[in-house]
Amino acid sequence: MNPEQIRAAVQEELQALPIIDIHTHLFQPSLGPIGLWGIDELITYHYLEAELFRSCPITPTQYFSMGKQAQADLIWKTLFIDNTPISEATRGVVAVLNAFGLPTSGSLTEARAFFASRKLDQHIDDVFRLAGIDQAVMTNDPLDPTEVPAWEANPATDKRFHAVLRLDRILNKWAQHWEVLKEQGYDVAADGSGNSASEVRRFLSKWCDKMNPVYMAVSLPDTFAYPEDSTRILFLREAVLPLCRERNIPLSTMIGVRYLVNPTLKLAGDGAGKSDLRAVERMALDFGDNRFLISLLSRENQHELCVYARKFANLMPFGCWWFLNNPSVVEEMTRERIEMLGASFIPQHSDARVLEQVIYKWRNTRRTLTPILAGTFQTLAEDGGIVTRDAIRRDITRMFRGNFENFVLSR
Ligand code: HDL
Ligand code: ZN
Repeated sequence: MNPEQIRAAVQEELQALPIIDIHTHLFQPSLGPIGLWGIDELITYHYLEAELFRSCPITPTQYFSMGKQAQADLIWKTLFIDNTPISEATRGVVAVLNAFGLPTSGSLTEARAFFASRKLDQHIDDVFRLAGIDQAVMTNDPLDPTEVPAWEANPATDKRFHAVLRLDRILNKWAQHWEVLKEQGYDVAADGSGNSASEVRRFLSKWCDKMNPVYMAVSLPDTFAYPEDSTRILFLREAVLPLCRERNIPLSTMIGVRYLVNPTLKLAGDGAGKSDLRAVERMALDFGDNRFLISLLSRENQHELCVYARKFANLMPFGCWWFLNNPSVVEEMTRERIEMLGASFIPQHSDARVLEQVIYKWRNTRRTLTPILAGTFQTLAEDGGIVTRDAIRRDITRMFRGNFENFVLSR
C-alpha cells in the first residue's frame, strides 16, 4: 500500500470500528433519571463552568444560585455568542448541535425543543451510533445516595452499559463514610482497626454481587503513596485487591488529582499534579496477580508510565484523562505510547458526563489519531514492513476493543 492508501485505510477502519468507551459517567436508563443528557446539561458541563468565570464577571456563588436554564443561557451567551467557541469543551457542544442538524449559534430555542422531544432509550441508540461506540462503561458509587436506591431495586441490565464499582468514598474519604457502613451493620472503625478491612471487603463483595462490575476504580491524589500507613492502603491491600483477584477483575487507578484547589467552583474546582510513580512500581510488583488499568492526570507522568508499562504487563495504560483530553496532548501521548508499547494499550476513553458528549469526544479522537496511526504504518512501510488493511484493522481493533475485552472482560 502506498502512503495515501495507508492513510485512507486507517481513516476508514477507525471510522468503521465500533469502539468500547471504557470510562464514562453515563448511566444505563434502568438506573433512573440520574443520567445527564440534553442541551442544558451539555452547556453547564463543569469544564464550561470553569471557562465561564474567566470571561464573565459573575461569581461562582452567584452562578450556582441560578437555575439550570439560566446558567445555560449565561454560558451560551458568554462563551458561544459574545466569544467564539474555540476551546475544546465549547467546540464540543457546537459539534453535538451540528451532528443533530441544529443551529450552532443564535437562539437555543430549537435545540431545547429537539432534545425535549427525544425518548431517552432511542436517543441513546442514536447518540452511540453517531459517536461510533457500542458499549460505555459507567462509574457506579455504592455510597452515593442518589444512585444506591436504583441498585437496591435490581435494575435491568443493559447490553450497552457495563458497571464499575467506584471506591473514592472508601479509599479517599473514609473519615466521612465509615459511619455509613457501621449503620448498615458493618463492624468498622474510623481508624480502620479491628474487623474494618474484612468488613470493607464484605461490603464491596455484596456490591460486586449487585452490580457485577467489570472492574473497580478509584481516583487518587497526586500525593498517592504506596506503601503507606493509612486506611487507604490497608483497605487496598486487605480488601480491594484480594477481592479483585477473587472476582478476576482489574483495579483502575486514576492518579494525579489535586482535589478542590478552588472549592468555590465545586465539580470544576479540581486541579492536576505530578505523581511519584514509585507507588505504581511497588503496587505492580507487590500485587503481580492483580491487573491495573491506569491513567494519570499529569502530562509530565506520561512518558515514565510508558516505561513502567514495559516493565509490568499487569499495567494497562488507558486514555488521555480529563485535562489531557486535548488534541495537543493526545497527540504526544499516543505517539510515545505506540513507540514504546506498540498496540498493547488503550488509547482513549471519553470520560463523558453528559450523554451526547460521546459524539464530539470520539469525533475528536478519530480526527486526532488518524494521522498518527497513518504515520505509524507509513513509517513501517518506508522501513520495508508489510502493511496490509487486515493488519491495520487488527491493530486498531486491539487498541479500541481487544485490549479491554482481554484485560477486563474475558479473563
Ligand atoms: O474522577 C473522575 O472519574 C474524573 O474523570 C472526574 O469525574 C472529572 O471531574 C471529569 O469529569 N473528568 O473528565
Ligand atoms: Zn471520570
